[in-house]
Amino acid sequence: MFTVISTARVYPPNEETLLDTRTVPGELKWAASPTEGGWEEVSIMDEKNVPIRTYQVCNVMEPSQSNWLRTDWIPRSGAQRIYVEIKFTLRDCNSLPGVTGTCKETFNLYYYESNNDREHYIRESNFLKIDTVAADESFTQVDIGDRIMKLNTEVRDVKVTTRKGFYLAFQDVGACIALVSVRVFYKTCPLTVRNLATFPDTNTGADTSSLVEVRGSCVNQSEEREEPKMYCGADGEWLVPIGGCVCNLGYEERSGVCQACTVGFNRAVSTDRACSKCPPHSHSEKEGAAVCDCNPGYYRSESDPASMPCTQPPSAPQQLISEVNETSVVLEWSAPLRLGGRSDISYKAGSLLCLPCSQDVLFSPQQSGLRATRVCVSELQAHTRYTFTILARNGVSQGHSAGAGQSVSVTLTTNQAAPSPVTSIQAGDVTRHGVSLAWQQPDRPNGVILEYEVKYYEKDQKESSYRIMKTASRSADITGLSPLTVYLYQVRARTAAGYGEFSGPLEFSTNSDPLPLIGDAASSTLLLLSISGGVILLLTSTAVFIISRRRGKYSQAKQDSEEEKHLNPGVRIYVDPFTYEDPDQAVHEFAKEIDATYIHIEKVIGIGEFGEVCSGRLRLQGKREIYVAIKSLKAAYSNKQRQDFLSEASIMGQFDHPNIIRLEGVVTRCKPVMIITEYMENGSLDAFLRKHDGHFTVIQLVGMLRGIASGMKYLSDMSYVHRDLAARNILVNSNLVCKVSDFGLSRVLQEDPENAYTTRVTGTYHSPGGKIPIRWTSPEAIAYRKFTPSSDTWSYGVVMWEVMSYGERPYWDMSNQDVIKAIDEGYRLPPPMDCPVCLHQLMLDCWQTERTHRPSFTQILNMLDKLIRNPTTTLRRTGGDRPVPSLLEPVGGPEFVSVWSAEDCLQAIGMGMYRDTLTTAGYTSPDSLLTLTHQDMTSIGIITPSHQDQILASVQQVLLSHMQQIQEQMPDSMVPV
Ligand code: ACK
Repeated sequence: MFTVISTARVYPPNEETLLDTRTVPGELKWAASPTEGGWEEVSIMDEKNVPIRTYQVCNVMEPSQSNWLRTDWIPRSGAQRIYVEIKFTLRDCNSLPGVTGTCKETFNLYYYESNNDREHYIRESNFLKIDTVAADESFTQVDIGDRIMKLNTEVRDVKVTTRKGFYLAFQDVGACIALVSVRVFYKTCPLTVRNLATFPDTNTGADTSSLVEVRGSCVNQSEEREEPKMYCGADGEWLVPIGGCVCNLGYEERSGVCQACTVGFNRAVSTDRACSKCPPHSHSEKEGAAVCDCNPGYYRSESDPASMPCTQPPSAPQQLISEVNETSVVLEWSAPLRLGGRSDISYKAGSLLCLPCSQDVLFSPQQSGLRATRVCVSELQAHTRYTFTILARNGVSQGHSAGAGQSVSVTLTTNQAAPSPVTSIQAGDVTRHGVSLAWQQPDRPNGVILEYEVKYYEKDQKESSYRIMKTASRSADITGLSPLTVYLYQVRARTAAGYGEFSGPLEFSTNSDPLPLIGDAASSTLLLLSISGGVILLLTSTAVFIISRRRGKYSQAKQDSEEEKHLNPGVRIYVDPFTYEDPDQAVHEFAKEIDATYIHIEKVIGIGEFGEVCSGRLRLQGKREIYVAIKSLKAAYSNKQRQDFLSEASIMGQFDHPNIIRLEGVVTRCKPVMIITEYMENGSLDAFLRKHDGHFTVIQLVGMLRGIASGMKYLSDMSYVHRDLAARNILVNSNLVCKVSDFGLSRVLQEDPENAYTTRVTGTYHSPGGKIPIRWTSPEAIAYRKFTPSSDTWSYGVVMWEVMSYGERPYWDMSNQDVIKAIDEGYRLPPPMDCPVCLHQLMLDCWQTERTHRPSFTQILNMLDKLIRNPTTTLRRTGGDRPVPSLLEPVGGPEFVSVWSAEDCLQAIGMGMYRDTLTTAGYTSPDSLLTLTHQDMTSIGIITPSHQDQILASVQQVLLSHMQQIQEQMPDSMVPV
């Protein structure tokens, strides 16, 4: 018997024992070979008196020992490497006498892998050697019997991976050994929790260096943050933990496990380690709350973190104000009183009750999600009532809106705005020099349309030079066009808010006809050609009648000019060039820029306000050369002078009338700056009359006055007030047509030989700005610069007096002060010599102190027309000293029509074949032929275009030459004196 010291059975936690001889109850009964004389099983008692089994052998005296001892089958239980711990005692050969050569101090350890747990016999050669085991230096002392022995402990390990189990074998080769215990075990990495992941008990790998990768699983109420992994090392240690788990929301980590948050707490964010108290205005009623619920009346938006306090929608915006700018509105407001505990306030601009709100309405910067307390709404309909609503919203408004409580409204009406483009233009009557256009109101007038502007230009010239005509009606008669030329026409409308866009161009060609269209100037020519009464006057009045039929102008004798403005198509409204920010823009809007190389200056004809006035020739590309007057701007000019100088062109360029001086264009792009107008061969009217004192008939003089009145009516219809109407500002051409000129706004004349203008007058007539032509100016214009069409009427009365007196200076050599005084006292100029009473009466009417009592130019024109039509009765009585001229005696008169019939006329022009056609259609008199139009002829069956043109052109020509023949046949008494 021997006692084993320290045999307590406490295994390290990472070792799983497969066999421990000490714990095996009863005998081991391992297979020994040889069965006799080799290994022997010997039971002994350990220190706790527990029996243990040992195997002993001690054949030290005999040579060639090979004693085998084989264990029973040991299941490997998944182990891949097993450890064999052998505790043994070994006799020192030296301590044994007479054993030299045969005594050994080692034994061999073998193993054999097998699935068979009951192998009877295993060939020794089938065992694989694990190691030769020798006694170690380290040992414990053991009492064996009466001897104290050293107890060696040796551990060997081997890979066992091929079978379900194995056998171990001990080979004694001649030693004296006692196997006190054999323990077979394998190593595991024991179950562990690391980073909230559980790693199971894991067998180590097959090799000493192998690491077994193990995936952990998250502990209860946790989830993977990153795949939890560890490696099980060969010695049963866990190595290199990677990843791990985090507690589910509502739970927090305590002592390596996830535990629920208590009531009133939550854990809503996985990055938070611990549970935290519910944020303001929220609560949790159960343990394990991830999110605290909002208290009633409080909300959380989808994007609100659960850690944020619960909040409320905002109250309504405050102090909404609107500023309307045409069709745009700027809405501004203040932030709501209560923001609901949030900072993400935004506003939505809506158009509640806004029936006309179309999709075209633009909100800037946007309609909803407005951060600033301002929005601009544009593209609204003009002159329309809108109600706008501003709604305050924040992150919790959705679905929790308190409705009207969060919005504020304003109702407003938009202003007038520029109209939308005119879309439909149609051409009506087309003649050689003109076309009548008509169009519809724009789809969106955006207010009251004040006027239309017709822009037209020759197609070939594109827009490089165009002309503008303005009209208050939806039609316009364009005149002064070149025959057989293709023009493009565009129309745009204007409201108080400005111009709309031009329409697309309408293309139309004028007709061909060798004769110019008879206009007012032509009618004046006719007047001047007609030296005596009835016959010619009838023709003249016929011509006037034709004009009124064709143009629709001057037809309503007693109409007020204001009325006419709306009734008469083609009436344009004057635009003050000084309303343009850039005066050059105005010039180029109304005046054509002429290349200076097209102008040939011939001689200086006078000195104007800004420099020399020359005559010369102008040849525009593709046009006939014409005579022109050239006003130039003197070399050293100020900017202001240039503007003033060119303002005349800007004004003149807006007019298109036979009795208004026609602007050909301007030269502004090189020096000298020039204004080019038509050339008026006879210069200014006052000088012309003085030069031809007494040379004209009353009818001729009235014809001149009629032309001036016609021009003035045109100007007043356009709302243009001339302010300086005087015979010196009327120009006369070779046909004795009078045309109104001098549209310069500046009246500063340096050297006025006749002292027509004054800046300072005494008493109440002091004029604060500019010089006033006192003798021609109405009292109210002198006194307080009240310039109106009626003040022009006053001046016209003075011009009448100048004309009838052949250029006499009004009020002769009276001083300006005396003139003012005399007028104030009711004195008026007497009738000039030979002036018919009715004309002087007309002058007196023009000089009515009360300006509203003065006749309009329409009335003046009608009156003059009446005088011309009935000269015998109206112009007979004179107020002057001269006897009534015999030329006023009637000659022939009504017989004119009968002596020369429509038939004669048609024969004369070679169109006799249409006699019956025309007579049947009611064209029986020559004057009725004058009213024919292309359309008329087409409608009655004269469809050949060349015949239509022939009739239109030649009827007038033939009638004119017939009239001249009559004139030549007149007695001497009918010739002007
Ligand atoms: O009386 P007049 O010959 O006619 O002298 C003046 C001078 O220039 C200074 O104004 C004459 N004048 C002005 N414009 C024209 C024109 N378009 N045609 C002919 N002469 C003109 C004016």
